[in-house]
Amino acid sequence: MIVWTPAYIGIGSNLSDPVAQVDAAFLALASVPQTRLVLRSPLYRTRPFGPVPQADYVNAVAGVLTGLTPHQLLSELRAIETAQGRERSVRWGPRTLDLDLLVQGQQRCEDDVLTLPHPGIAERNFVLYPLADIAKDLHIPGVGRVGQLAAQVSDQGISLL
Ligand code: A4P
Ligand code: MG
Repeated sequence: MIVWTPAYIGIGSNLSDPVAQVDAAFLALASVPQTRLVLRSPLYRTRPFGPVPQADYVNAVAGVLTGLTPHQLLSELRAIETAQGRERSVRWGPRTLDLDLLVQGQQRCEDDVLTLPHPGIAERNFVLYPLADIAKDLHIPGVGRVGQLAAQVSDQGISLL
């Protein structure tokens, strides 16, 4: 018997036709084993966050139900990033596709490969806005309720596509 757990995945791209990259990521997420894609947020154009000067991003969030463990789901996400030409050179640098496991059920984890919930959710409008579109009542363990967090974050540098 599969125990289905809701998980939310942050999608970001700022290289090689970002809108097409995000669309392709949704398609790929629909094919992850033991996983159903159930919610797709709208797409947002967002100003790059962090120390590296780079092009604007397109960001979105996917909601899935999964029978995978968070570590299994993370390795599926890494495989999708690689299939879409992701190269890891500069931390926080430009990328064809970044898939972050934002939250999975009420699970918490901090080891060498996975931090759950994903750190920094509370400060990032490009995560909170699309997440609030599909899950405003979601409680992020140790962080708070999505709708409330989204209302507290700046609305600068983000617009609906
Ligand atoms: N990792 C640990 N926990 C997780 C998790 N919950 N989900 C580890 C995904 N990965 C997780 O990731 C670095 C390491 O994080 C991996 O080894 C993984 O095991 P990465 O994707 O290789 O590198 P990265 O994405 O460059 O680093 P990082 O720290 O994940 O950066 P962020 O936080 O993803 O930020 N501006 C806008 N507007 N929109 C964006 O989407 N994204 C970034 C990247 C910077 N600026 C942005 C955006
Ligand atoms: Mg990442």
